[in-house]
Amino acid sequence: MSNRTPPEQLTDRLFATERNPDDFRFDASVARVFPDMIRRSVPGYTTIIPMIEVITEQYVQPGSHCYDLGCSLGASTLAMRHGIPYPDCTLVGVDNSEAMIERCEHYVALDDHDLPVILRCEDILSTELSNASVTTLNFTLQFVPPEQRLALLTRIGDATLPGGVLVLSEKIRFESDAEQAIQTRLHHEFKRANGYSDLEISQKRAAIENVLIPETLADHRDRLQRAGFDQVLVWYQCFNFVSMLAIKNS
Ligand code: GEK
Repeated sequence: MSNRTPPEQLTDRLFATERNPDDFRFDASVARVFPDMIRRSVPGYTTIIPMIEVITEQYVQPGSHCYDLGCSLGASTLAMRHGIPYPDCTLVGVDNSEAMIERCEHYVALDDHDLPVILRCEDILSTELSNASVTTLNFTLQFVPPEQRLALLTRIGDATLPGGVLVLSEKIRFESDAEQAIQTRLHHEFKRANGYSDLEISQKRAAIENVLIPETLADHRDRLQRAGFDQVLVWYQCFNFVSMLAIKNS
């Protein structure tokens, strides 16, 4: 397992000065600083990415398709690529942000593995899915409107082969208000420790409020089971960020 941190490391200062509270969008300004933004904002991101390679290696099946849905700059796509030992597998990264896909192409070209990567600038709600052994939604489902999440997961469940998996990483919320308050404070402390100011934290929070809708772990488990996955386990948690493994047995 090698460290494939993208070479370009521009610092995220998008919310450093006072600005109008527009909703957050995955445009060119975000794509430019994305590696720095996600590493300093999502506790555990730098652990989850290499573990996606380990999980892929365990569950990928020869001749199958692997999907990274909401691939951004391809960090999890490349982790999957390095976990796939079969040359007859097809690896697909999907994102509906043109700015992300454009930069993702660049990072894929710099990577030293030779399994082809197909990048689609498409909505994950309608992108074609079939014959899947490993699919990842690494902090993407949280941006899909809640009423459309079951349909998406059902399409993934239907496309998944027996023995196949979905890796689902999400920011979650907690049933208990007391726990919600503690975990949110710890997350904000994590961001502060990574150099974000109080202004940046509060402005980002306001911008993302209507766009990133977290749900409870119970909501996720229940919906994954309704979508056709037999087992759901949490393999990683840091504060209010978790990664689940959903397994389809048959
Ligand atoms: C990583 N997985 O580095 N269709 C396609 N793409 C979408 C959709 C949609 N409906 N909604 C959101 N996206 C990556 C990180 S970031 C997470 C994923 C974050 C895309 C959106 O354009 C963005 O690139 C990505 O999902 C979410 O492992 O920023 O916290």
